[in-house]
Amino acid sequence: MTTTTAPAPTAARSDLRRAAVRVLLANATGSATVPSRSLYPHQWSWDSAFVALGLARLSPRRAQRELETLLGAQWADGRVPHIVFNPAVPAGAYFPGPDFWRSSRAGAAAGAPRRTETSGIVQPPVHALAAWLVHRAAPDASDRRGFLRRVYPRLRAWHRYLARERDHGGTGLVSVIHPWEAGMDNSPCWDGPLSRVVPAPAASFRRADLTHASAADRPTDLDYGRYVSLAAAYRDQGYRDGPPAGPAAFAVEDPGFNALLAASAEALAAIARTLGEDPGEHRATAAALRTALTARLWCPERGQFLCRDVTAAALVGERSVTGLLPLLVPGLPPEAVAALTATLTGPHFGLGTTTRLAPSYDLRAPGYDGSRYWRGPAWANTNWLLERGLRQYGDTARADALAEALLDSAAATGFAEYTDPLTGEGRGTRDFAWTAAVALDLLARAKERR
Ligand code: 2M8
Repeated sequence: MTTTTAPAPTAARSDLRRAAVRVLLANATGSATVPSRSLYPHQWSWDSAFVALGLARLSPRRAQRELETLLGAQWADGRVPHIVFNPAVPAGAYFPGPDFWRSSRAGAAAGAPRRTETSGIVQPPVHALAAWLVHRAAPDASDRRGFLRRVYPRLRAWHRYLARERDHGGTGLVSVIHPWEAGMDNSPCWDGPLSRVVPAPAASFRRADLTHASAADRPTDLDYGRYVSLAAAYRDQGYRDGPPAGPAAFAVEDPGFNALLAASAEALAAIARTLGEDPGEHRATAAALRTALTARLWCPERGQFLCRDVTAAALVGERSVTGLLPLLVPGLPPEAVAALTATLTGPHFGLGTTTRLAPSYDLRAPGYDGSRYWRGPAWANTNWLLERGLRQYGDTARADALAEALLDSAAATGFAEYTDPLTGEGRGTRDFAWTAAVALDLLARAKERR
C-alpha cells in the first residue's frame, strides 16, 4: 500500500463531506444515531461519543442531543450503559437484545431506568472528552442551551461510578468485566482471561450478527458463547459490582479504557472550570490514572502498555492498539511518548511503512488476522485517538498523514466499519456512523488549520 500523504483535491473532499453527512443522517433515529442500520440498530455508548464529534461539525444541537440522549439512560448508580435499546426496532434484530439484558427488572436494585431498556455493562468513557469538544466546536450554541451545565453532573456521576465500583485491582485503574466493555470485543488480549469462562451452549442463543456480516469478519461461536455466559452471570447477580468472584472471573485492566478515562477526567476538569466549579477532583483523578497506568501496565521491553489480567495477577503479553492509546493522555514522560511512537511506527504496527492506518493487533503475531474483528483490522475511532495523541505531543507530520489516511480510507471504502490495514480493503458493515463522524471532524479541523 502506498504511504503518500499528499492531500486529496478539495473537490473530492467536499464530496466526502457530503457523503459523510448523508451517512449520519441516514443512521439518525430522531434522538440518537445508530452505528449501522443493519448490524447495530440501537444506540451504542462510545459510538455516540464519536458520532457527537462529527455532528458537532454539522449541527451543534444534534451533537449535544446525541450525548444527552445517551446520558438520559444513565443508571442511578452512575453507569452509562453500553447499549440503549430503541423500542421501535423488532426483537431479534440484534442479539443480545432487551429480552436478554432485562435491565428494567434485573437492574432495578442497581438503579436501571424503569422506562428505557438498556444493556447492563459499559463501554470506554470517552464521553466527557466528546462533550468538551462538542462545546469547543460551538461554544455559543452550547452556552445558549446550558449544555455543559446539564451534562456535567451526569458525567461526574459516570466517572465516580467507575472509580467506586470498578477498581477491582485496588490500584486506581478501572477493570472491564466483559470484552464488550473494552469496545475491542474480539481482541486476542481477552483469549487468556476468556479461556477460563464456560461458554453458554450454542443452542441457548441465536446470533443476529451473521445475518449482516461475513462469519470470517466476526467472532467465532465459541467466543460468542463465552460473551453470553459472562453477560448472563452479571445480569443474574442483578448487575451488582464487587470484587472478581472466583478463579473464572473476568476482570482486566485495559490501557485504552483507562487512558480514555484519564483524558476524559482532564476534560471534566476543563468543564468544571468553565462552569466555575472546583476542578480538583478531576485533576487528581487524571494524575492518579497517569501514575497507575505507568506503574501497572507499562512494558518497557515492548515499548507499550499491556492489559493486566486482574484475576490471574499477570500482564497479558499481546500487543494490541489499546496499549498505544495512552498517547492520548496529557503529561506522559517524554521517554514514554518516544517509545510509544517507535512501537506505532515499528514492525508490529507499521504506521507510515507497511500501513497507513494502525492495525488493532500486532502484524507480526501468529494470531494476526487482517479481516477479523479487532484481531488485526484498522478502525477509524482508534486511529482518530492516535491522531489526537500524536498531535498533542507535537508530531504534526505523522498526525497529518494519519488524518489524510483516515479520510482516504473512508472515501475508498464507503465508510467501512474497519479495513484490512495491509491492503486498505473495507471489511465489516458499510455506512458505519463513527467512520463518517471522524471524517467530518478531521475535514473541519484540516480546514481550520489552512
Ligand atoms: C461492536 O460490539 C458489539 C457489542 O457491543 C457487537 O459486536 O455486537 C464493537 O466494535 C464495539 O466497539 C462497538 O461499539 C459496537 C457498535 O459499533 O460494535
